[in-house]
Amino acid sequence: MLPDTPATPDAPTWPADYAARYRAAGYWRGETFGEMLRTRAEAHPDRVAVTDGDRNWTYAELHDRATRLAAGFAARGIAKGDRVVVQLPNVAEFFEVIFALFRLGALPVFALPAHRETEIRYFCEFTEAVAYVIPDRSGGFDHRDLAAAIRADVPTLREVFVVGEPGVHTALGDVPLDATQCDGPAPSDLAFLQLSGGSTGVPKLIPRTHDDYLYSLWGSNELCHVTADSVYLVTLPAAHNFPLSSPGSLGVLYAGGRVVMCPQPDPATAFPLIERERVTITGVVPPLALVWTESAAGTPYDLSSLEVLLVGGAKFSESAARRVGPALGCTLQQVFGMAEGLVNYTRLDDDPETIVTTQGLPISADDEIRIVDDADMEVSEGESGHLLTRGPYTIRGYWRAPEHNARAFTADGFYRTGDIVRRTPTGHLIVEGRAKDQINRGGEKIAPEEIENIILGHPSVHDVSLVAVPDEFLGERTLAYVILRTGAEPLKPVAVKKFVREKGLAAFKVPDRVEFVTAFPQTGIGKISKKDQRNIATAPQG
Ligand code: OOB
Repeated sequence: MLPDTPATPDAPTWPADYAARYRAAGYWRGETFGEMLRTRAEAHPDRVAVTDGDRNWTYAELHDRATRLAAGFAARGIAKGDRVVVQLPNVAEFFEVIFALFRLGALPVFALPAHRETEIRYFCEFTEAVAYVIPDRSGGFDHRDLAAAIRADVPTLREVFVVGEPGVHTALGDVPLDATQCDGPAPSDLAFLQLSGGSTGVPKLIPRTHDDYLYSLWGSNELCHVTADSVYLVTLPAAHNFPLSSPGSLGVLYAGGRVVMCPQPDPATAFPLIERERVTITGVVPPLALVWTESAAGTPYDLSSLEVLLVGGAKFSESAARRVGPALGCTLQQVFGMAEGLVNYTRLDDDPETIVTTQGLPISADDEIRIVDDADMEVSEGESGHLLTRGPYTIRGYWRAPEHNARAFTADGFYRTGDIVRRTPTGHLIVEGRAKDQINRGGEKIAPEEIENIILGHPSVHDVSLVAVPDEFLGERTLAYVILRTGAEPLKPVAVKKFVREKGLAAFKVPDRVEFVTAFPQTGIGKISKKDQRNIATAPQG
């Protein structure tokens, strides 16, 4: 019998019988990301893999760069299993870095460009990262000072590599060396740690293996009709699971297609790139889909190459979904996915009503779906309930989080997604809502507890509750209800926002609104009723 997926002390993995089944079914092909890039570079060395502005890296060049960077990283002591926090904007070096790390079996920890000191410090400390990769500046922010401060405090963090001007750190361009042989990872080893949107005080880390993630790529490619002729525009931040793998940049590289980096997602940046590069497919969150749909009418740019627009990350309203095809002249594909695994797509040949009214079907016939009530009992067909899932690319547990895992997974390994869904007779899922305490701000996920803990640190604040209020554009925005300490100086909402911002957090987590109250509505058992707070926030005034 084949050896079982090795149990790592850091994260639960698939039991041996499931691993054997997924291999036997052909989902897990025994391939690694390193081999994937090598075989593609051998098969079609001169095809362009990545376009970034005027730079066009062929598959041979990307492979060569990643190999040389891997050798340089190895010479600096980065080894298999080590964690490296990668925080890069949409630049070609993103792929050079992650394929170098994949090659070594070191694990990229995928930070987002918006993350700031609080998040980055936590990622570096919690993962005991040995290195951190940043741009010099991005979006008007200089990442080098932040990196220096974190490096001074986190003892494991030995190196900071900079794309661009390094300042006190090491220029990424100085790292590559002539390649030496190294033992790469096994297909069942971890490939990287992805971030969870989270519903707790600190983000959870999602351990994905080469085997399972590669399956999600080629499985997605089949459903999104990705081939060597596909040109994928990386519109959203490259490290997010959606533009990375649904089918995303990695799916398109798997197929031998071309990936085009888009520095900003607005139509003024994206539309000329679609025309110039003859982009065939891209993925956006609902608010961007709205902006693109509206801008398409008067655009001077030729968008006719665009065949598929994937929309996901948050619920896409039916009325907005109906406008996509006519406005952009492409097929809408809804995607309901999660970094923990399960990804659902509407099929390109689904009837138009299904495409605009549902969030699709799972990738795999072996994605097990259960829709249950509060007592974990299966609801009747067509009823809505909690979505639980288990399958060949859904994790069995978060990284170094045994207590949280006991709550987030059932005893038999189903992931509790926290989403409320119902299933149509064709098996398509419709997302009806959410049971987890998470706010989905246009696809960007916010764990209220994380922000509440920060606001509680303000000396004038007695208590705080962060809730979602509906928003026409973003779907949801945040509202912080604050109770001040008796006798505390009165505060202005802007002071609370400033306090959060100065803690060094991703800007999208700063509360959109702050309201001062003297008490919170309670549930029957004396907990804060966020449901009542949301209702109060949306009730007509007066
Ligand atoms: C994607 O991944 P995450 O990990 O940022 O967020 C996952 C959560 C889901 O559990 C669900 O609550 C929400 O985001 N979500 C949707 C949705 N797509 C994701 N809610 C309603 N409708 C949708 N279409 O967001 C993600 C990962 C891969 C592909 C696409 C999205």
